[in-house]
Amino acid sequence: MIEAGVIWTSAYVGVGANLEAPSDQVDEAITQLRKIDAVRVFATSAKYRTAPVGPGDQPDYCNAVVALVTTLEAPGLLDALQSIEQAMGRVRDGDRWGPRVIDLDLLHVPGVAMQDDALTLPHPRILERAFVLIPWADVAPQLVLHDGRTVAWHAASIDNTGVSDWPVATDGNA
Ligand code: A4P
Ligand code: MG
Repeated sequence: MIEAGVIWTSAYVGVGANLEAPSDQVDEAITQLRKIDAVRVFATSAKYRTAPVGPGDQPDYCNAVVALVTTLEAPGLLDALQSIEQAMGRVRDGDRWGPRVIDLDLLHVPGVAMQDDALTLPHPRILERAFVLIPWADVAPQLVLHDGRTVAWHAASIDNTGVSDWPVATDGNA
């Protein structure tokens, strides 16, 4: 139940995985997000198969974007995302942009711009990444970003090479 007097703000989270049944990992991360008392997930994108950005010798990713409202401030929400990553067995081995069982990025919190050691908002690479913009346009096409353009505009303008629908499950495993 959403109580009167408590302030809920929207936020957008990018979900990515490319190890150990990536589509299942994305589903599990969204399930875990729904379990947080201070979070209400209100929309989830389709899942997409995306070619890896960064080191090329790694599997394709499954990517999705979640729209939510939360009573947490941005740093608290990032802590919650990192707790889910840890609980799901994410190992940070220092290999930037390397393969991972789950990655939860805080893409954007409307009205919040900040940069410190732990958190940069908006996420600095969102406008360059088809694997973020295309699923994001599923859940928030009319959202206006910091450059004054909408998510839908960016999703339609970016090179979408390497991004396709995640295959529909035929054996229960996709
Ligand atoms: N951090 C700062 N701002 C944020 C934010 N807005 N959201 C800090 C999340 N984290 C933020 O992140 C490194 C540090 O960034 C954290 O300690 C956090 O405090 P990380 O998740 O440990 O490492 P990372 O994900 O390898 O690094 P980075 O630079 O965040 O990478 P990205 O930008 O997340 O890219 N290709 C495809 N196709 N699909 C993908 O999902 N993902 C990446 C990772 C690379 N290539 C990909 C994909
Ligand atoms: Mg990350």
